[in-house]
Amino acid sequence: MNKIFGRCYSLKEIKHSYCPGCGHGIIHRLVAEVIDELDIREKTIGIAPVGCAVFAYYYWNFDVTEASHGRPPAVATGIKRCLPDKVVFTYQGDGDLAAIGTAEIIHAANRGENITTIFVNNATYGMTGGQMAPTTILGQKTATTPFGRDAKREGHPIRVCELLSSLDGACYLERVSVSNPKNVLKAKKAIKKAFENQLNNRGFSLVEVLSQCPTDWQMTPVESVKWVDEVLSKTFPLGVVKSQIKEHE
Ligand SMILES: Cc1ncc(C[n+]2csc(CCOP(=O)(O)OP(=O)(O)O)c2C)c(N)n1
Ligand code: SF4
Repeated sequence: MNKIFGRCYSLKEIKHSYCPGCGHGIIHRLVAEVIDELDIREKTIGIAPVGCAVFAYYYWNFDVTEASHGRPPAVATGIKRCLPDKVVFTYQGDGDLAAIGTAEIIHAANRGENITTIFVNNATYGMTGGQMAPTTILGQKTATTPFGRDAKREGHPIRVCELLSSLDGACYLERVSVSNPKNVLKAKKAIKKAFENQLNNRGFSLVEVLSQCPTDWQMTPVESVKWVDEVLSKTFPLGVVKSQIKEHE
């Protein structure tokens, strides 16, 4: 009998702390599958963020270190420059990357660091109780915007891929989601491309993944995936935002 599905070697056999329906578990799995398929487990170093994914180093079965709030791109820069043969990636939420670590991600992208970033956009600060994030959409109710985000009071949502696309050092920027099986497959393809870019020394790649946070959105898991498709992706359109990879490469 052919085995068509099994456990990923790059994931440990332990329970995750994520809530039911959370996107983080799916995205961890996609990263692990890509690392298995590219056969780079022995030379990969991940950088975990603050936020719900803070324990990513418990879940992945390869070297992972932890950086303080928003600093994964700076830590990744140091590791990659010292150990250029390693495959180095950061895994960051929107509070970590687009609020606390805005400067780090902009300058790492601008320098064209040959690293990969997996940016998990769930439009809220998940771990600390669902406060507004830079990616919270207009009108969205959160713990700190109980009447909905108002542009005049709290500013507009930040589109990270579009923001970084003006930087010459950014090679590949794509936004995907994990809201249904078709989108999960597309997300995996994008994550694989982002790792391949690093293996081919193409510079900075970031994949933004729209991810459901049913707990802080106060939705059921089913409602939360619908909300990603029907509402969140209107503010954050899916697709390649920038690609400097030539077709023949
Ligand atoms: C400088 C600083 N700001 C804020 C916090 C609190 N804090 C820790 S995790 C976190 C939320 C991170 O949210 P996000 O990156 O969106 O990840 P998620 O939990 O949604 O996966 C915050 C605000 C902190 N510890 N230090
Ligand atoms: S709070 Fe949200 S992001 Fe955090 S584990 Fe729960 S569903 Fe996932």
